Amino acid sequence: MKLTKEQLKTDFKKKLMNLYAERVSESSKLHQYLTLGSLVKEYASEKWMNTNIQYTKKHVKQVYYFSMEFLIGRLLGSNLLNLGITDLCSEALHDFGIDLNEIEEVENDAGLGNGGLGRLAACFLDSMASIGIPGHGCGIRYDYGLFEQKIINGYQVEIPDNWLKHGNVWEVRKEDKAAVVKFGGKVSTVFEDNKLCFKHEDYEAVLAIPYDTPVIGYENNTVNTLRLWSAETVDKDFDLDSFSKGEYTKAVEHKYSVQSISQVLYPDDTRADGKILRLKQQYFFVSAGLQSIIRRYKKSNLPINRFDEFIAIHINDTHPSIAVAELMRLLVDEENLSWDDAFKITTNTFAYTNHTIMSEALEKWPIEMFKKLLPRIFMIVEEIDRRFCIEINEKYNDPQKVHDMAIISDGNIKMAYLAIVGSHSVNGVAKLHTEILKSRELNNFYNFYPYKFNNKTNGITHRRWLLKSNPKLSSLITETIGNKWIHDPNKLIDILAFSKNASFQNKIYEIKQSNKIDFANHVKDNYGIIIDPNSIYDVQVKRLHAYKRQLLNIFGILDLYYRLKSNPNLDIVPRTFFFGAKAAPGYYLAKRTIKLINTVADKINNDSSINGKIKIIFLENYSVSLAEKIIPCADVSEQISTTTKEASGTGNMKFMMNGAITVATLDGANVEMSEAVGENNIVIFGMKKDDVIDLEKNKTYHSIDYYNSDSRIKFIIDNLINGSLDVPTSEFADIHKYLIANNDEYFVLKDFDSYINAENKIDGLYKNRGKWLEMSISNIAHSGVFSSDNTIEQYSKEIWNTDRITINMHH
Ligand code: 26W
Repeated sequence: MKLTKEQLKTDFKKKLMNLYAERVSESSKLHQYLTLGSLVKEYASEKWMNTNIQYTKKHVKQVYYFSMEFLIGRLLGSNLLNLGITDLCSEALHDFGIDLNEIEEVENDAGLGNGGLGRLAACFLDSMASIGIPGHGCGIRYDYGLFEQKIINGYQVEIPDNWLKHGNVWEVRKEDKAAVVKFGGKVSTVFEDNKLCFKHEDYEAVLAIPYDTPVIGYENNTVNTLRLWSAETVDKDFDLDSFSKGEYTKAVEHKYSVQSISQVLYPDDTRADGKILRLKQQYFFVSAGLQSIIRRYKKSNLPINRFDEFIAIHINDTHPSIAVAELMRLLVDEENLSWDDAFKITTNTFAYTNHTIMSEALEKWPIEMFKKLLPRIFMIVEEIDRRFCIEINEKYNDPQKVHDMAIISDGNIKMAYLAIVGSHSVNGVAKLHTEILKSRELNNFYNFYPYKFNNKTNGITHRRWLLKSNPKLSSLITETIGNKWIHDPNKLIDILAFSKNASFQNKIYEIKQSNKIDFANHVKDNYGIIIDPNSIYDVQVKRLHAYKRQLLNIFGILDLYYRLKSNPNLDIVPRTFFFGAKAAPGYYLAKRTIKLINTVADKINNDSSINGKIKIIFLENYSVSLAEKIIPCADVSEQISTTTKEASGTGNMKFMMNGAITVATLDGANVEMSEAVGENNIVIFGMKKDDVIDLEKNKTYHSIDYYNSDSRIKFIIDNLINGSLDVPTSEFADIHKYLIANNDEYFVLKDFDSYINAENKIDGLYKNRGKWLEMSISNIAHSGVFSSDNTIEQYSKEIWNTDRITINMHH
């Protein structure tokens, strides 16, 4: 039955009464949100159940996306959108005097991820459901997501992200589907039933409880599942052993030690620091996830040796790669398969994606730690490694090769190598990134297993990042070319025919202005700073990292500022620079960079001599929901990483889709964006891939030469430590040292001149409104290929071998 506005109003009133015994007129926004949320979940429930029934009945191949992070953000708006009831709901609430937008703002972001990797996982879930792939997420239900960032006196302060404080309307706790995960203990071998068996004793048992969240496809009756695991003690509140001995402190401590496994997301991206709790987290969700997959599979009565025909499991970076050994354990120890049969099934089941070439990020675990925590798993890794080393030796007869490629070497277990050996597919996340993996980082493995390597360029869901976040632009596109682009984002190309059309250009301009005004109001309300909607909005929002070069951006701004000071009549379009970035709590240089941005912002925003021609806003607590606000109003997108360092980037695609012009190095997916839109519609600058590789190899870069030969650079660098930024001279001494004494690892000074030219070019282009809008429209038109629907279709065809399923209701 089709939902009507009247029905929805009746349902809403009834739900509000049942949950809170309240009438609409006396209910708070929080209760209105919680009421609407649980109603929406109810509307999805029948589709959810029905989807599961049909998947099971048809024995369709299922994909499980294993990821330590799912950065899904808010769900109310996207669920309404995908169910096709946004307008209906907005009108129904309007009748009650409630503004749907305000209700959406009540929801806490599910910030269960650090950045690109976690957000990609969320976009993939949305695309799998929307194009009809039977694909589910598997991860950890952290009690606390990525920390909330406050800026106090210019410094970052981290606050725990208590996202569950009002409960979570989207999840369903499934105690009856719990699994037991075992840590520590001893393994002995016994001879039973004519075969060698492994007996695991004295282990610590942890209960994994799944919480399921529906993943609703776009208007297609498909609802997949995101299953997140939470850790509890087997005996609920106390360790019964200690309890019965009267050792209450110990009994309670055990509870906290178990619960700590799913307590909090590690806030480090790209720095693997080998903490035992993180290894526990990884094995915890991987073991629970695999157990539940096997349990479900066995219910279908299919034989275990055909597991890989019906199940594909994706390993999102190395974090879940221990799954290779855990599936071997389950198949060999519990299902009694031979090693060879089990290994064939295992490699056919798994596929692995690499998300970074930064060497600090390569996960490795000290043997001793690993062995103690996971004794049986260690034995299995050793055996996989032993057999693999034999193969390497047979092929090369070279001990050095064996050493370089071994999974276990130099006292460590190399998780990327385990993932590669245990998978049938290894992919990078943009063409350039995959090429670098093949020719450099993973070259040995590429030579050994060339057939495993492939590229899958990242994508973003156009539903959240255009349809939902930029409703005005979406409506204009639909008015102009019809609504086919919503189901097939490649059709966005049809607006290219209007790129020179003055009336269409004008509408694009008006929409951008309207979005900019909305955001100027947001800035006024939250920061008390007045910004000019006629200025260029120039935006860099992403995690703070040396390689992403927020420093280059701030130096570019300082240079412009100094030019304005010496020539107040300099003819530039006023610019507002936005930064948003969280620094890992232990990343010193990143934190100093935040302080530098805020210091420069204070200085420039309060200098009346430049007539407000430049403003800098540091947006506190950058998150998915903030991204949805800032991206639709950006004129300029800053994608300025040191070439070769950014595996792909995905923010770059979101800005493109919303009509921003990109200032970019030819790094990651910027390369493919530039190819798609044409080099006249993007502003490229900086070193090329081979320049970077040569300088790194030959060690011929000396940042001091750039300091000495460019007076602009010298002036900026000197001013960091001479008090002219109105802070103590020691404040940025370490940034100075990093750039000069320590030789500027990411070539900020080398790319400076080229970057300044790029920024000047932006100013010139913006002055020609017609030209600018033509470029902007071209970017929107060519952005459809970067929809994650395309990416997922490629994963499905080329890696998972899964079919698209149409779900029919009432069957
Ligand atoms: C172990 C610490 C750690 C944690 C997270 C190491 C590495 C990571 C991630 C792999 C970092 C990450 O998010 N990488 C980003 O992945 C995006 C999605 O593929 C890419 O678009 C980004 O370029 C890449 O930096």
